[in-house]
Amino acid sequence: MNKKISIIGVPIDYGQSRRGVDMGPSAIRYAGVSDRLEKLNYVVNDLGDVPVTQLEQYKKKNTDNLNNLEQVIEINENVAKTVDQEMQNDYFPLILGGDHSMALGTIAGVAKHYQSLGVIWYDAHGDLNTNETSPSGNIHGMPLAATLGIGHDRLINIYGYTPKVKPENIVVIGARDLDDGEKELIKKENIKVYTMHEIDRMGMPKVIEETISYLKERTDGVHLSLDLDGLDPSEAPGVGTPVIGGLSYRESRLAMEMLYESNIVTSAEFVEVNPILDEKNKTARLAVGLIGSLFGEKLK
Ligand code: 5AB
Ligand code: MN
Ligand code: MN
Ligand code: MN
Repeated sequence: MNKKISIIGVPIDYGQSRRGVDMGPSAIRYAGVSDRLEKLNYVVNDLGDVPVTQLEQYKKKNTDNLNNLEQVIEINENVAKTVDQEMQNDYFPLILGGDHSMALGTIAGVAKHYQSLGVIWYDAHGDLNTNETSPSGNIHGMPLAATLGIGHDRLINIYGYTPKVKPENIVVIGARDLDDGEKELIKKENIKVYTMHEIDRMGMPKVIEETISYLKERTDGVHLSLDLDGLDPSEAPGVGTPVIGGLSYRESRLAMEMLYESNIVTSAEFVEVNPILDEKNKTARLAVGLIGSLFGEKLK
């Protein structure tokens, strides 16, 4: 694994409707992410946060069923540029969020660097809505569709190109709350999805083994996009859209450890941490635990 890591915070909350997720990057830093990585002998360069204007009164509910479209676009253009730059400098981008609309920018910045980028989407949700299928108009439910080139022009064209990722290069893990339009898209594009049903039947080790060999065959880099709501809210309460019946911290750590051993992950983001909804920063601490495992922390 790349021994140089750039930490990039994205304090965005325009992609959803609950306050507090903009403080996610601070919460994860407070939980000790840099120390944890430095202990593992990484060179850690914390760039601070991508600039985000927090003018709550200017939140604009709706343009074409896309809430706060202009703010989401502007911030993500910056995210893409920063991520791209860090990759050019040969740093592993570790991006902290922030609501999941930021994946529009992270993947835009990352995908340029690969012929065939793979994406692991670890989430209770598919984030495969478009403004036409979304029940909420919240852009954090749309980034994965947009990276495929599906959805509103403005969203798919962030950083000036589309599509960013091929449907067969995506693996969704942990899904248990998919909207009808997302289910249709999954069928139509034949996207690989391990719902909780498959994970319960197969067990996490098999799911991750399959994911690794599937992605190794067809990709030259893998972006991990981990939404903390993939975990069960009893363990990770600090998220804006909790869904019961989720993954445990233990199986998630195991997943990260196996990904570390496979050496396939080339960029990662940990998103949707909302310290206002949390209990004593527990969810941020879980995020840091998962980051430790992803970067090779050993239990003995
Ligand atoms: B998250 C929902 N599908 O589109 C929608 O947290 C929820 O980034 C989206 O995964 C959740 O509004 C987005 C109902
Ligand atoms: Mn989610
Ligand atoms: Mn998500
Ligand atoms: Mn959420």
